[in-house]
Amino acid sequence: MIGEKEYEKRRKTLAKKLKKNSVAVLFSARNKQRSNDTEFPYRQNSNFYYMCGFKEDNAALVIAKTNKKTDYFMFVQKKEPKLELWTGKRLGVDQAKDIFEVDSILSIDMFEEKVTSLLQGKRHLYVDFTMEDARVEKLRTQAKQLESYKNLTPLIGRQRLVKSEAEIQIIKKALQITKEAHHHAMQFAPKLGEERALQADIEYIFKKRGAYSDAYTSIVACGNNANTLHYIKNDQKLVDKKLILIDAGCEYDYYASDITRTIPVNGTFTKAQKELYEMILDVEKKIIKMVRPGLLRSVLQSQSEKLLCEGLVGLGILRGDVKKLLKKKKHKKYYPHGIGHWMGIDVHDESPYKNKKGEEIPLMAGMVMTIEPGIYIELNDKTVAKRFRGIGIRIEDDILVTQEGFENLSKDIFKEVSDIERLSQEG
Ligand SMILES: [Mn+2]
Repeated sequence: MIGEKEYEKRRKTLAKKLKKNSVAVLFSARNKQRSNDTEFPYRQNSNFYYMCGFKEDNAALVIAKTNKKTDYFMFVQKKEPKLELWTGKRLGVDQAKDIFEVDSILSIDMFEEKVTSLLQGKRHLYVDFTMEDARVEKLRTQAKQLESYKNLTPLIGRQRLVKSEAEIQIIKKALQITKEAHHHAMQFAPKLGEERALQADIEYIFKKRGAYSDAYTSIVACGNNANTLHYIKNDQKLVDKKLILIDAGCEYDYYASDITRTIPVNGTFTKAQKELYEMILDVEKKIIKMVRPGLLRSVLQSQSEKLLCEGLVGLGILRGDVKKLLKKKKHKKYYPHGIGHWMGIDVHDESPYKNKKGEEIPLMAGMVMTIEPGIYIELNDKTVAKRFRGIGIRIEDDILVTQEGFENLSKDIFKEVSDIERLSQEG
């Protein structure tokens, strides 16, 4: 649970970064049409949520800063019982006053009038550029009379880089649920028969245990399907003696978890699968151990490339001198992606990797990132021994950077071959 005091602090931190004589506007997300008159489930805009924790649509947060002071405004929907009958209860202006520590709370109907008056005599307008929206377009037109029209996204993104204790607790809760789902998959995959049935079981546990949903579309990829990195069709049969790559994590109270495990359909790794799996697992553990404040993410990237390249040579999948292979980027064919990304309210948290000068931002205590090395060998890759073809493996954990080094937030989710095989036999 994140308290109003913390949200208030976040708004104040943001306000300090704004130029004097400016107005900053953040909107709630819009409902999105699915088709005809049905909508996708509503999810609040991440930056708006980060700044106030409000989950309703048709709302806005405004910060107005002069030379002397800063004022905070929340705009929410009025109570309208006739409409609420259809779309659900609204907090309303009066009740919002009991919750939000801002200077004034107004009906969203007042938004345009109020912002127009706040912009009088101001020089800068900040808006979240990631929102493509008629409301943003309108503000952009209004900003033409001002000195500058600026993007709020990077300012909030930098704030979101370092998580508070309360945020870390929520991520841990999300991971407890995700652990249960992955362990269930390990136990029952052989009985389920199809990728989609396994996906349904995983997401059933997410929801049953109180998660809002998946944090991203689950990948349940059997055999060669795992070699399509963003395989989300999940419509094939589970085939005996193949592996299943499961990249699935729940979103709990607006925070993501992001976990990949690769498990055998029938509960036992073949010799080739095990050789490749243990090589990648060993690299994953080594990279996690490197995590500490001050380290650059690019160092984790280059070290993961070096270790995986050595591992591929060790297994005869690549041949030649490791240094030369790395230089020619031969390993990229099998390890084409990054070692990991920031994670938080978004699974790929919208925070910068570089500072304003274009320099890489070093790891800091409180950051949460994934570590996810993987190797993908296409079924038709004739340059590789047959026994390795059609195997795609990724192992992914969620890591908190701490003062001392790191805490693997997902360390309780099984990844040792012996644990996975044992759990499967219990199914
Ligand atoms: Mn990931």
